[in-house]
Order: sequence, then structure tokens, then C-alpha cells
Amino acid sequence: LDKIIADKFKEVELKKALIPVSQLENSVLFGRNCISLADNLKTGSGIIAEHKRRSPSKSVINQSLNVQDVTSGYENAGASGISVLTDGKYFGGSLEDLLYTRASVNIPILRKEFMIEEYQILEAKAYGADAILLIAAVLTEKQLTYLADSAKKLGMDVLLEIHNEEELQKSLKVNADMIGVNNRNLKTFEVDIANSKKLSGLIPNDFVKVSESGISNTEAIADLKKYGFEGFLIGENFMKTNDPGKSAKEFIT
Ligand code: IGP
Repeated sequence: LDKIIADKFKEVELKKALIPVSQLENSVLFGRNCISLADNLKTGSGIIAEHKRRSPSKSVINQSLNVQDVTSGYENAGASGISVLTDGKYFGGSLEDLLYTRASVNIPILRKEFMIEEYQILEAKAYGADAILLIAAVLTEKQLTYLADSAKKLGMDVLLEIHNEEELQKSLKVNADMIGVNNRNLKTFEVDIANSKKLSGLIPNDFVKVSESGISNTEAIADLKKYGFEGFLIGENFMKTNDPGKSAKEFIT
């Protein structure tokens, strides 16, 4: 994780030199009205289906599919939102993936990225995202507050990811719409759904609760719902098949 963040700082520096903020703000999509992911989770399946080609924990998941086919398949399956990994080096994603997803779906899109600077939030908006992810494990309380406020000002929802009680404590005062409990430890890659259940009772009800990672069956969803979860972020379980949209459809219906 430390390596990913160090690389991200370099990447953002280079991008800022290449594409100035004024250019991002001139994007046609910059003026688009966002759709609330948090609201959408409450009225639909609650599934946030993720486009993920590879990951540091699993290496290759699926490199052969077209992002527009995958994400429109997710929308047809009844997903409440789409998560698009935009990190290139570790996850094989890109901002173009976000743009193409925007062109193929009407449901809310989460930019799944290691956010460290406001510049990336402007990028998210310029490329059509409705929501951003902030990871408590990599940001201070001050940074979380600043970045969440900046996203809210642009009309985007904020999913604040935590993995333990300490991270939850520094997140409570942040202006986030959703708290996501990651069942995967980003440092050891260990996955345990019990982590969501353990932390659920400590999350105030003004946040929409989302459970992230390692969800592979509908029994797990039914169980998590009993603990107050309304959102379920699922990547690998769909992406590892030849037809992620079809897998999502079988899962949701
Ligand atoms: C999806 P999975 O186990 O269903 O593929 O997990 C999602 O939760 C995972 O990709 C994720 C992630 C992250 C990736 C959660 N938090 C932060 C990168 C960065």
C-alpha cells in the first residue's frame, strides 16, 4: 500500500503538469448533474458492481473484456451503481475506462482510486463520476475532511472506506455519505466478511453502510443486511467469469 501511494503522488504530479485544472473544468461532463449513489443503494439491489481487470492480491482477473460491455451488463443486471478502478499500474484501469462507462450506463458511477489530492476529484468529475472513494488508511482526518468537502461541493457522493475501529474514529466527523467497511486488509490482503459485522454497530445511522470485498454469494448479502448494510461492493466474483453482466444478473435475481 505504501508503494501504491508513493507511486500515486508521482503520477498526480505528472498529470497536473500535463492537464491543468482549467482544462478539467472545461470538460463537458464537468457540468453534468451527479446522481446520488447513496440514495440509489436504498431503493434498489444495493449492489455496486466493479470493473476490475487485475489487482495486487490476485494479479490477473480478466483482461479480455470490453469495459462498455461489462458495465452495461452490470446495469442490465440490476446493479445500483458501478465502481470503476482507474489506477493503471496496479489494477490495469484508466480514466478512459471511467469515460467509456459513463457513455454506457445511466446509474451512478464510483471512481475507485487512491485519492490523495483534490486534483483527482476534479478529474473524477471531468470524466463522469458521481461518487469518489476516500480510504481512511491512507489519509489523515484533516485530509479526509478537506477531500470530502471538495467532492460534496462538486455535487459528488463520498464513500469513506475503513478497515478497523481506529479508522472509523477519525472518519466520524467527515462529511461522507457512505461508510464502507473493507473486508480486505489492504496491507496483508486477508479477507474476512466478519469484519463488516464486527464494525457495523459502531457506524452511526446517518451514514449508508456499505460492505466491500470478498462477497461471493447471496447468503452473505442476506446476512449483511441483518447488520444494517445497504450497499455491497463486488468485483472479483463477477469479473472472474466470461460474462460479468450475466453473473451479476444471476446473483441479483
Ligand atoms: C471489490 P472484490 O473482493 O469483490 O473484488 O472487492 C472491492 O471491494 C475492492 O476492489 C476494493 C479496493 C479498495 C480496490 C475495496 N477497496 C481500495 C482498490 C482500492
